[in-house]
Amino acid sequence: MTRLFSPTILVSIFLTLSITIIPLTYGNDDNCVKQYFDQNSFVCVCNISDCRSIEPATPVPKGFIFTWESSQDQHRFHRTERSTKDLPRNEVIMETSGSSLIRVRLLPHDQRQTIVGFGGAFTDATGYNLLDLPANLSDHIMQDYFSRTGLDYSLARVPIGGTDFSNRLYTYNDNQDGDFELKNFALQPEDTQLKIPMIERAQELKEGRLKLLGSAWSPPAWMKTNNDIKGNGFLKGVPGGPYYKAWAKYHVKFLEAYARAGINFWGITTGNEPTNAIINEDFFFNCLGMTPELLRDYVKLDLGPTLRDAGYGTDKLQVLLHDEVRQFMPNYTEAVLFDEEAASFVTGIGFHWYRHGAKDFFENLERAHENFADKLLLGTEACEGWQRFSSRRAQLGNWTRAETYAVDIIKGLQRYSSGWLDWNLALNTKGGPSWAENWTDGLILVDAESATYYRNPMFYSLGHFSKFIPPGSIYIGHEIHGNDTGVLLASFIDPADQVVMVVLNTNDEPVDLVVDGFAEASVPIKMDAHSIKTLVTPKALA
Ligand SMILES: *[C@@H]1O[C@H](CO)[C@@H](O)[C@H](O)[C@H]1NC(C)=O
Ligand SMILES: *[C@@H]1O[C@H](CO)[C@@H](O)[C@H](O)[C@H]1NC(C)=O
Ligand SMILES: *[C@@H]1O[C@H](CO)[C@@H](O)[C@H](O)[C@H]1NC(C)=O
Ligand SMILES: *[C@@H]1O[C@H](CO)[C@@H](O)[C@H](O)[C@H]1NC(C)=O
Ligand SMILES: *[C@@H]1O[C@H](CO)[C@@H](O)[C@H](O)[C@H]1NC(C)=O
Ligand SMILES: CC(=O)N[C@H]1CO[C@H](CO)[C@@H](O)[C@@H]1O
Repeated sequence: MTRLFSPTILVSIFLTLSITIIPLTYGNDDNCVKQYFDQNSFVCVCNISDCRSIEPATPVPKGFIFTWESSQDQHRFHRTERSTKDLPRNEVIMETSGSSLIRVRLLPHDQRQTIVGFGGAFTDATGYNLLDLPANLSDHIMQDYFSRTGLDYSLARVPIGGTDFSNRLYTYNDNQDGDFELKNFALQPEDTQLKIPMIERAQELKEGRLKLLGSAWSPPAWMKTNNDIKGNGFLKGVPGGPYYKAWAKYHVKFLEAYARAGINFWGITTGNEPTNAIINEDFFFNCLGMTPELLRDYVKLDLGPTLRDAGYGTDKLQVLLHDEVRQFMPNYTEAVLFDEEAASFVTGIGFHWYRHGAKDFFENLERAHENFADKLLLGTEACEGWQRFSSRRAQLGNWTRAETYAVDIIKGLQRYSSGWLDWNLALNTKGGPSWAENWTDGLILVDAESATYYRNPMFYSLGHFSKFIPPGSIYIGHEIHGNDTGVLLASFIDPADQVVMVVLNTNDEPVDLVVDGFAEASVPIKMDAHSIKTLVTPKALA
């Protein structure tokens, strides 16, 4: 018998060793008042007399690793520190590596996409919910998202006009049949009351560094074949004609109106979910149908030139096409971007997380990157509980949803995506308001009656990325060996030259990893069942 120890004994030696090196906790109380509803985890509650701020992610001192953990059972951004001096010697880890260990090697020279940002959307529903709370409590929500004592979001989507998460169907030029010059274009009370003040506050918290992405859901009814904001309508006429031109101009009018209010945009998309009016019968909320070929010609003949001539060329304003589920990415990206002239007006590709059925279509991100490496890839919308006939829409404390979020974010980052946008920043506990009754779940749910809001597990899950991976961070590749079922990770070098790694364990059991190439020595990491960790350390000199 040549084997001295069975794998099980080796693993238990490893576990014992890793327990001995588990650092003293910093002693933060997770900044969370826990409350349990009928779900598999808890929410953190905020009310007027008790609302805990979240510790900022400070630069990590040389020779240290900071680890932040959230888990189904226990933690929300629980921070621990360890000194790299206390890491076990490599030989010890080698000797004690059992067969169930997952061994990871980061590849700091395999540098890929640069991060643009993470964030959510300033919908009308968000505005209503913020206004429904006492002012200092809604300001706490703004800080939870946009300050360093929160998730430090760097990107936000702003609907151009109404969406399904408005209280009425509207655009900026309703009942103006034939107003091709858009002389009667006007922002609405939703802009002045529900969006602009919130965006201004967010910019103040971010010291002007918040990037804004505009997306339109539907043109005014008079521009559409079905004379309706919802339903299966297309623009009247053909690309290059007066209706397509007016729709392009509508975007310029929007950018100019917001600029007059002091709000400037980083980019726009070519329109939210162009397939809604094509693949669904009598589609039930704000939408505009656009086939891949129509989109190509609209970008080439109308949107691109109109933006350029108004001073919004691609050097000033990002233009992301698609803004639709991953399934149809090849259709739209290839129709538009294989046309050289259309492609010259486009800087990137936005995609949504929704899917019907088991297939996730992530391979379409790789395909887009292979074909169009110079175009940015960005997740532009996601929410849980969105299925129309689902009874499981808004929920308080569902940890599984924190995991579906993290899985989707990591799979995108591993395939050249530069960031990820959540949908409504704040919803009520029913998941609205939504005139279309298309209620969904949200990271923050507001109960106006009791002047309370709840941070759902998804809030922390997205925060494990947004708070620690600032814009300008660079994704680095890795190799993973061993049984990595249910374990995903993504790593980065941030602009302060720190290495940042996010690890997710979706298994019912804890798992053990050893990571090389993160710090000067191999780093053992014990992942609790159903947990997510972000580890940060200054980059060791090569
Ligand atoms: C606020 O929450 C705290 C902690 O859950 C609770 O003790 C307190 O009664 C609440 N205050 C109000 C005004 O609801
Ligand atoms: C909100 O204001 C009230 C009254 O001034 C104050 O007692 C409370 O602590 C504040 N709450 C928060 C969350 O800032
Ligand atoms: C996308 O392309 C596939 C394969 O060519 C086709 O079957 C499908 O109808 C297209 N869908 C749309 C929305 O263009
Ligand atoms: C929690 O969310 C997941 C993912 O959406 C869902 O499958 C599950 O049914 C939800 N749990 C409950 C108790 O509704
Ligand atoms: C891999 O890990 C998963 C989850 O822990 C487990 O269910 C599965 O049996 C393991 N597979 C092998 C081949 O050990
Ligand atoms: C944002 C959202 O929830 N949208 C959904 C509303 O319902 C339709 C029909 O099921 C879905 O397709 C949308 O994605």
